Amino acid sequence: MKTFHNPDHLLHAGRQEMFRGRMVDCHEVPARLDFVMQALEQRPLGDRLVPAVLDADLDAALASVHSGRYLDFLKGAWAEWVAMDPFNADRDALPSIWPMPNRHGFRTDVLPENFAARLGAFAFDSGSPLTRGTWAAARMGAACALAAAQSVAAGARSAFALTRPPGHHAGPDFFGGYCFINNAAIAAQALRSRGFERVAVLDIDYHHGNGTQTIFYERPDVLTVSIHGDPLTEYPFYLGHADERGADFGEGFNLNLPLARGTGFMPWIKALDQALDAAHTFKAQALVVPMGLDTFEGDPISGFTLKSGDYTTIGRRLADADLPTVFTFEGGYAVNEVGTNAVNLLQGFQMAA
Ligand code: SP5
Ligand code: ZN
Repeated sequence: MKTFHNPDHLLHAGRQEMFRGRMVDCHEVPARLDFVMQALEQRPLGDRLVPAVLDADLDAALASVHSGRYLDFLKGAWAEWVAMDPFNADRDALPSIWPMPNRHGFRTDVLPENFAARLGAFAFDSGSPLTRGTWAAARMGAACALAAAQSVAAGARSAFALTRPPGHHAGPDFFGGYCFINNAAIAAQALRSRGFERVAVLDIDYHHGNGTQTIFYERPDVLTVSIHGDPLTEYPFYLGHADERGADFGEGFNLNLPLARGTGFMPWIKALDQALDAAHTFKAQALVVPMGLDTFEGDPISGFTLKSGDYTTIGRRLADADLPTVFTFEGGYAVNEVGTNAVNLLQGFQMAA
């Protein structure tokens, strides 16, 4: 399979994230992607390419899953941040006030001029630093997802969008969870636009794919499935329960499979089989796999206990679904092992496909 990697990912390197009243070093660091590249050099799966997509196609792909208001905000965010205070050039932007539209009657139809305040209208946590290069990196990441989908639409069995920042927590008009642009949603929508009538997204990151779920929640043409730590105790906490089944025309086309913190491989792979059954029943014509490796036993912020060898089995099992498949790189914060685990999964897939 071809890997589309993001030469601009380094431009996004947050310093610190807010965690329980303290600033702690970012978990989502550039070295994560470098380790995957290294593992791919040792165990090549196919060509490693920088995405070549037309600007107009990329803009259309971005606009197909995110609002214009949000994209304009992201594009101009850094300039506005620095305009507030020249010293901000050496600080990352993090929100510290949110409109809470659901419960507090705060308005989001009129946005404040104050940029630091407006930041909160487009974010759901204070753990996702927005930096000078965030927009450039996220935009090129979306190009990786689009190029991977184009490759599969042109007949490839599979393709890998190796990019950071990750994407699956980003929604139609918000960022959070280290994610700004939803790469998996862009891939799914690109496949839809290129003749695949039903696309299944099977999210195997430790954290619920809230952004992807929200983007497709009212739609019957994209089935969203997520296997993740139970939101009762795990991030992102406010979405990802089993009773979220989709709404309106999308009712029945979202499946959440939350598992308790501490879950090991046997119950996890049973959930994967359930997810693949759902994709089969849905008659999916293509698969998008937001591939988080934070289910690993050594992950510093997560709570499942999968081992490196388990990822090979997961890859094989995904190949058994016998569908054109796009993988997007999501979480995984055991930096030294993330390359091995990612390539184990992809190699397991490729050998069985
Ligand atoms: C893509 C993805 O995996 N996003 C996950 C975002 C999780 N953000 C909250 C992390 C909480 C950090 N906990 C720090 C524990 C320090 N010991
Ligand atoms: Zn995650």
